[in-house]
Amino acid sequence: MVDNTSGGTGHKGFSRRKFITGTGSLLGAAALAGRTAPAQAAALPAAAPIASGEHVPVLVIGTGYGGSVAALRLAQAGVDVHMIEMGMAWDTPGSDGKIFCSTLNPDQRSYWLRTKTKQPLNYFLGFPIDRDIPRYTGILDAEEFSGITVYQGRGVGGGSLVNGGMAVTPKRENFSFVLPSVNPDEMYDTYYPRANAGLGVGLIDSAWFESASAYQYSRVGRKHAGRSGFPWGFVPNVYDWNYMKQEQAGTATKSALAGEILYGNNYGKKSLQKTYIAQAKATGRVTISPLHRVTSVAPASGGGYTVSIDQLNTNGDVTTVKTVLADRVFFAAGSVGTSKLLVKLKATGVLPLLNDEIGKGWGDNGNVMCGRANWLWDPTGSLQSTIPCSGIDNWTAGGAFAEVAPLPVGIETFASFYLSITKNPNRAQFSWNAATGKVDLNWQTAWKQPGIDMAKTIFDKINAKEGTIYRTDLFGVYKIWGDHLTYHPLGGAVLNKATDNYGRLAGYPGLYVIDGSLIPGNTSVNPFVTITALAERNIEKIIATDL
Ligand code: FAE
Repeated sequence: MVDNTSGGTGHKGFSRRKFITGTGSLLGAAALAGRTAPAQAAALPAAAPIASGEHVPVLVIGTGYGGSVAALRLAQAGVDVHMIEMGMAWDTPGSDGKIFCSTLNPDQRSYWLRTKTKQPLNYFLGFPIDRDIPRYTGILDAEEFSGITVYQGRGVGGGSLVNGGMAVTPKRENFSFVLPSVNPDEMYDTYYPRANAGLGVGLIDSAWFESASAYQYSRVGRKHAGRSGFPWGFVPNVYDWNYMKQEQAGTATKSALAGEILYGNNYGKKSLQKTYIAQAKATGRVTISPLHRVTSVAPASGGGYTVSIDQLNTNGDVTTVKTVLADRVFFAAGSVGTSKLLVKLKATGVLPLLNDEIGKGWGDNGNVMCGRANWLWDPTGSLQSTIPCSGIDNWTAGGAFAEVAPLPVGIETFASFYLSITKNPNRAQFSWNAATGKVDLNWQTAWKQPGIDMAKTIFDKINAKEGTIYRTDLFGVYKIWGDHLTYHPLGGAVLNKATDNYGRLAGYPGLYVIDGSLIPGNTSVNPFVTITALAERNIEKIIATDL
């Protein structure tokens, strides 16, 4: 059984320097690989972008999980769909022959309209590692609110372009906490299996895992979890595991083993571009307009909705303003994107009948990060796959589920790194700020403390058992916890509150929400399988009853 007693600080008088000796001298050489000239991502092909004045049966805002499920299923039901995506298409190689740049060498393709990177892990050995980049419509948005930075994917495929691919179905016993208004039987019998199949979810070959040098960090994670009595297990992923084996064997171009993840993955990861979106396009009924951003959705006098859209260039400038008519509109702009649009449209009187739940119930999925410094005889490997494959489950006893995450800096760090998902109960609210003309989020950094305390139920104990300490050099100068960010924004248009129990927006027939904003702040594990499964459930009902 899991012992939930906290094991104290675990410092035991050991010098911090002992744990990191050997990495410092290599710092400049490898971990912070030198800046090279940014690759020029080629201009986008004109993929039949939507024209001003066009009339479409269904318009989907956003091309992440919710939007892709909606588009595919509607198209299969014979409905023509136009998807509007503010980010780029990500289908054209840059001058280096690759579509995406690597984590170790971010160039203009890395960040959404920034002149300096904003890396989630922004220090190494206590030194800041962010670097200047040309401003460009890059793939990862680090969107800053007053108390939290929310990381999101930008481009056709949404978060699937940048995420770790961890495809986790919550334990059934936790489901009533995740989505209290949804019948678990239909989810676990029908929609979770459908989502897993559609996403191409698979498990690592456990025999191969034992010998793969790129997963030494996971095996060290297993050893430490086991010695402290915590359940450790494999976690499914959408990465092509056969391709991963070839990368490790040196018979295929390295991708996960070449530091590709946060700014896109060039080969093995099955992002939505390769799964739902590919299928949707193959129906011939789905069109996508990249570099188009929806700014307004208003009831049209003759029925349907007038949708205002800004076309962007790769500097982020608006080049054309378009207006189209849509019979139905699906908000699939992600938790932040959908919430921002709906809060603005309600507050500015464009959609005044939206109810008072709009903007509420937002959570960070309890995300906190930390590193542990291991002994020199316990290396985690200089070659680390960017694709995590395992986790430590202390949800029931301590409220934390921790991914054993890579630190793929290309050198031995003697560090174990973790992204914890915790049962942090704090929820924030989006609101319209008329003075700035922007939507604010009232999350406070101090609200991460319950999540930190939950993560400590795992790592204080492991540190005590192993005689190790937390790394203090990864998020600032002597700072242990990565408590400034989330990868997993959820909520803001919560199911059965801001919408009915299938995502129909109150007050406006033909307007739907179908993304992570429906989920009230926490999924107990990584969220995209639940977002996909819920979208599968809701679109089936909507097609059956509304169309
Ligand atoms: P999302 O995928 O964010 O798609 C929304 C789309 O709408 C985006 O493409 C936007 O660019 C677009 N958009 C927004 N506003 C507009 C607008 N006004 N007009 C037009 N387009 C717009 O939404 N989850 C996991 O389950 N496993 C993981 O391993 C994992 N790792 C992650 C790692 C990172 C670095 C990040 C950032 C996220 C990670 N996630 C992971 C979270 C996951 O990607 C996220 O929950 C889903 O992508 C959310 O899906 P949605 O459909 O809600």
